[in-house]
Amino acid sequence: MIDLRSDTVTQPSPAMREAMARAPVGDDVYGEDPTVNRLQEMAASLLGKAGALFVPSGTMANQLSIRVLTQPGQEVIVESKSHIVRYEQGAAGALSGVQLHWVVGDRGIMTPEQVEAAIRPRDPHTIPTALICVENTHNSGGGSIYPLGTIERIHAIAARHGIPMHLDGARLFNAVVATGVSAADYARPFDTVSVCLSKGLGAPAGSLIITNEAALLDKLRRFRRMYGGAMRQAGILAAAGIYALEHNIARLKDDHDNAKRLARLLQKIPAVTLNPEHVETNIVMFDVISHRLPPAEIVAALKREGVLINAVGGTTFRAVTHLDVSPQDIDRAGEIFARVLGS
Ligand code: TLP
Repeated sequence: MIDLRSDTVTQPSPAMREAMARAPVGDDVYGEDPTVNRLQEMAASLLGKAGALFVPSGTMANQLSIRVLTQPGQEVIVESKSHIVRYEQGAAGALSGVQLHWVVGDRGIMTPEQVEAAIRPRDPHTIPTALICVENTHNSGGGSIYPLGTIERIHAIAARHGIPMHLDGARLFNAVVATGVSAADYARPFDTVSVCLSKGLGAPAGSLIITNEAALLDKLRRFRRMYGGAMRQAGILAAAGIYALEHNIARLKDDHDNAKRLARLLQKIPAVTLNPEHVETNIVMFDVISHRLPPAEIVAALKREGVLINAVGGTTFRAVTHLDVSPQDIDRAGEIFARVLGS
């Protein structure tokens, strides 16, 4: 089976499992897990900030960041197709009591002008804008990358209005590898940054929230406990994260090359609509319009032939490359796509 549903499906490699088995551990609620502490220090230094907190998932990293940067009854500016809007079960409303103000970006990328227009005027009638969230790379935008200049211009606007910023950097290292911009440069304008270890980096679980502010880190730690995300001998998982940061960042380029390879193969199929220039990292979004089969049946037919992908709404499908997919797998997947979608 060639599994292109997500980069979350990667299996920990034997060397990663070995690192996990050998990890010294302690009770992280007491701050005594040396491997968790080492991972947090590594992540903070990679992103050029003072501190980091290890949490179980990317969703929790986003939601804790929203929780500590807002008050109930405030508003958060966020792109309309972002993970926070689409895939977090309404957590921002349920857990932080905030309202989400959607901005419709171009492949997920908001312009500074759009963000500025979405900031509420200070007025006795309006809800205060408390936070601006950016997702880089943008998942539903097809792995699209925020230009650093756009982020910096959004930040200049946010700073003028005294509004903090959160980066959902679940796939930040994909942007780093694709552009050569450092993680620290991408992270600089943000008060909190979340990064995931269990996407393209190949760890079995875990995310980090990185911040410069000690007071925020204390609050994050308190709410992590409230949300049930404080773990004990979590060094077993953190060791996989350290291994991932040390070994699996540069190789993300292979995933980007494979995504482009897949896009070129898909583009040859008449039923497929796709712009290969939009494939910037490891996500390939494409449309299959007026096919005799509905999307769910296309997914099932591909599965019968040995390829797994996700239908993500309407006529759109998503294929994601990752470290368990080789160029040979991509070529075989290309043949299967041509056979199923050509019939
Ligand atoms: N994305 C998953 C699904 O939840 C859609 C995927 O398969 O791509 N931010 C971004 C940008 C993400 O893509 C994801 C996961 C998360 C946050 C949440 O991470 P987890 O699944 O660890 O909570």
